[in-house]
Amino acid sequence: MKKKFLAALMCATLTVTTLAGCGGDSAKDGKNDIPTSQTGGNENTGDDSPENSGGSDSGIVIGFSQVGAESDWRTANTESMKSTFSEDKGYTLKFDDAQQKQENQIKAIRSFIEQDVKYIVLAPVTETGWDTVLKEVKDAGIPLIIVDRMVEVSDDSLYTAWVGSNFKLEGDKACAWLKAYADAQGVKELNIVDIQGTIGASAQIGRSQGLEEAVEANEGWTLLAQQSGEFTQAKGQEVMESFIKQYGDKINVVYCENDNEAFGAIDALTSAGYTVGTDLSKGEVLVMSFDSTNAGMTDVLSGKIVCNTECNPLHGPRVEEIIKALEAGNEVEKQQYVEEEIFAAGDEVTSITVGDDSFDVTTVTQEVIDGRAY
Ligand code: GZL
Repeated sequence: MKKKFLAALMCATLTVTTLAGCGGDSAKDGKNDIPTSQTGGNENTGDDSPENSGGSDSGIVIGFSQVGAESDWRTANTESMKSTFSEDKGYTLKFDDAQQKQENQIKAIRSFIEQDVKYIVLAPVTETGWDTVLKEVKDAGIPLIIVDRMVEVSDDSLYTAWVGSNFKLEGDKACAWLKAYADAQGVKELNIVDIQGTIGASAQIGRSQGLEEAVEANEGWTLLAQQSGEFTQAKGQEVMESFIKQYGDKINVVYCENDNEAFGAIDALTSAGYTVGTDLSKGEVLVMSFDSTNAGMTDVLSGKIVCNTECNPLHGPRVEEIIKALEAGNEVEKQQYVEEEIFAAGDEVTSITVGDDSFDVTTVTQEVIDGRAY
């Protein structure tokens, strides 16, 4: 059940806490300005222990196993965690970038146990394969907070709390928007390709499922192909180039499961001479995306991305709320979902309905972009 009040409260806290802490260049231009240690070789010390955000351990020591640095979303998520759990706020953050490999996350978690950290935060790359190492964490008596994607475990006492997004709802919202938009344009036949995220990641599972169910439910919709773009721009471009070779101008909708895949898909389509835009009736190709990062929203403003469903990465303050509650000896919610918006290039669709819930659709302007915390 969604904890609306709590999520709203956290979002409010979040806005105050992280406005100063946002930033970070877009992976779109290949830069990523968050220094990271990577399992299997710390940039600074050469050993494979996770990096400290500062000198010796002081205050509350937290081990954070991060998926990687694959996307703008991930950069914003890392920045949120690092700016929240800083030394001047009484924390030592031991950060590890697993380069999108589960074995590196397992290694980092075991290193955190050896270092006897007070809390472990895990952003799991995929949902399965965690039972053994999470049992080691539980046996060590270290509270574990799961952030962003979900873990599928035989016993949910293996983690203390989870905070993240409802990815199936994100997919449902995006497809409800697409249905309303296509109807508004009088277009019934949609031939869709799906550039999926990392296979087995909750975000991929939910967003893909949302699309698959919508294709099933809507006459005239065809899902031509699905392939993982691994949430990266380079792989997204490669997959789009392959889809163009196979389906060419049959494609009129590209469903990208994150912004960086969308950037790659747009490059591939444009290079192949296709018009990426917002008007199906003129034969333009619609590119849809998820995350609503700054670079993604800029592409919505220019009409390159027609609809962007938010996935809020600013989990630092939400995790801090959980840790503060645990420090105070209070109970914490087992699962907390984050409230998220949906954005579009135009105003043809101003609201959508998913099940019993309706959601406003925000038309992107520069002012909307400037007012966002990431
Ligand atoms: C979603 C997150 C996904 C983003 C991608 O919560 O796990 O991983 O959508 C990121 O951009 O790589």
